[in-house]
Amino acid sequence: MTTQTTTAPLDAIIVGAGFAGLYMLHRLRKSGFNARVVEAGSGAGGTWFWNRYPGARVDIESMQYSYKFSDELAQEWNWSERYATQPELLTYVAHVIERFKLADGIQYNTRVNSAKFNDSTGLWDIDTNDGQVIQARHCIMATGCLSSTNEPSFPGQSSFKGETYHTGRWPREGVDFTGKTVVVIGTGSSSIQSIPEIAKQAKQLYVLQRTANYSVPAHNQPLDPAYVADIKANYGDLRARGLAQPLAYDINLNPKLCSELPPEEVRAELDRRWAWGGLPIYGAFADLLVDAKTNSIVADYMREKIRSIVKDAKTAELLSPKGTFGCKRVCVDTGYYQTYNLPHVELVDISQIGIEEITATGVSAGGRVIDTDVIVFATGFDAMTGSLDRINIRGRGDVALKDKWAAGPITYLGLMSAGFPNLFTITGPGSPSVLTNMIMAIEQHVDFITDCLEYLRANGINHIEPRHEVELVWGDHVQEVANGTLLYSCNSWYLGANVPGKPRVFMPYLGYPAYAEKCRDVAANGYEGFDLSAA
Ligand code: NA7
Repeated sequence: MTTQTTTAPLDAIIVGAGFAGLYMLHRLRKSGFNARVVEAGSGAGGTWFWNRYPGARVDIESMQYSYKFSDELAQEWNWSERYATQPELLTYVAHVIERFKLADGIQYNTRVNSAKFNDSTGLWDIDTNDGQVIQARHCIMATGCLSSTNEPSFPGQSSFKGETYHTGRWPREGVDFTGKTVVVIGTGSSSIQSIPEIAKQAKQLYVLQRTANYSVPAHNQPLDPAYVADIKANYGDLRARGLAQPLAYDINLNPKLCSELPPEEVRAELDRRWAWGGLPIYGAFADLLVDAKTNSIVADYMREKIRSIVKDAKTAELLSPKGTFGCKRVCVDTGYYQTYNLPHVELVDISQIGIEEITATGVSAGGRVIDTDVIVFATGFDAMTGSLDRINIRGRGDVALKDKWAAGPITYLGLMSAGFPNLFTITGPGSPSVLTNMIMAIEQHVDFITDCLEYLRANGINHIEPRHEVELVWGDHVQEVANGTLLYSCNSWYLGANVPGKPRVFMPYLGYPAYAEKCRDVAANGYEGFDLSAA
């Protein structure tokens, strides 16, 4: 394929048209920068574009999981349900594109193969699948934290004659399971959301579970207009409450320690949270993620709930997680546990004997041979670094980011990495990202980057990059914060433990408010910790 270099270099190229890329484009254009988004998909929405599996919906309440940067947008938009479905999220994305006139700045069906810093021009050369080389002063990765699928390969997999799907790459036209036998591999959030829906169609459904996960009911429902009006009248208050909490999500954080409370109050608090539903369960007690005893009280409560829902005692026992509550991201479901009471749904324990083989007609796993028409891989993502690793990113001296990060990602604030001038990662590893209401973390990063680019322009600075010693200290701090909690005690994707061979490093930063304050200080002190140069 012939390559074609764009004539005038852009001020910024933005890779990805999800929530991050769209807001980044909007901010940069408003500030007079010449920016463009390139997107591999044929449409916008990022993770919501690809995760079209049945039952896909956001697990943070939509009144909070939506942009806050424009009050007009927030006031005019009406979510129909407490937790928006994937299609409604895409409708919202389309509305945002139209409202802020972003369409002409987005180039779809364009996958970035490589992004290379050119030492002689000081620009980034972005190589795409259609043979273009786009030059830009700044390269902004808005590639998402959960967009590179984890697709383990099992012996014999290619011999399977039936249909296979990955929840994170679901076909646009949907899948009809009617009358079919279906095997679902995995019991994370994607599986927990899709299983009740797949069960409605499938003739027989087998769920292959390696590790049980905690799940809290969503209690999803249509949004009451009075409730919405009440929030909209004081939207700023809700946003401010959210931003003051560790997850940048108002979960009504209880400041009390579990150990301070009498048992009946502990129980009442958990009952209230279970009845409310969703992730606010994390806010039940201030010490939930730091005190093992508190954590085991909550875990016991969850197991009791599972037993009360699932009729078959053996299945209930298998569905009961053994590990730390909240160590892996807690799931939010609609009728997940109830689905196992259906006669055509069976949980298969593969914790001892895993998936030995996939044959032409089915799966050998857990000591069983299961014939099936369809296999659904709900095996998750190569989180946080996967989407960056897929691009050949090279900094000064042709050093590959992947090589620099071989023992784990090294960043300053999850925003930049030394040796890669003018390369920004929105919600990159080392920032709160996946441990927040993502849209709040995205907005905070986009605002930081825009302010930074304005500062560079105003001061005649062409390049910015963090100092290596500063990013090492930050990396240690990220680990130290996580180490002070129970989040290190399981094999979560936060630690990269779900992908064989990935270094065990805690990637997100826990604690949005302290992080945002740190970023404010860094900017206020002339981008302290960064080298700025006119060269
Ligand atoms: P997750 O949460 O990473 O779940 C993936 C599931 O797939 C999990 O149950 C895994 O078991 C299972 N898995 C992965 N590899 C294998 C192999 N090789 N054999 C058997 N089972 C396997 O991904 P999701 O897509 O559900 O959710 C990701 C996030 O999206 C979620 O946290 C929300 O933030 C939204 P394991 O637990 O590793 O034993």
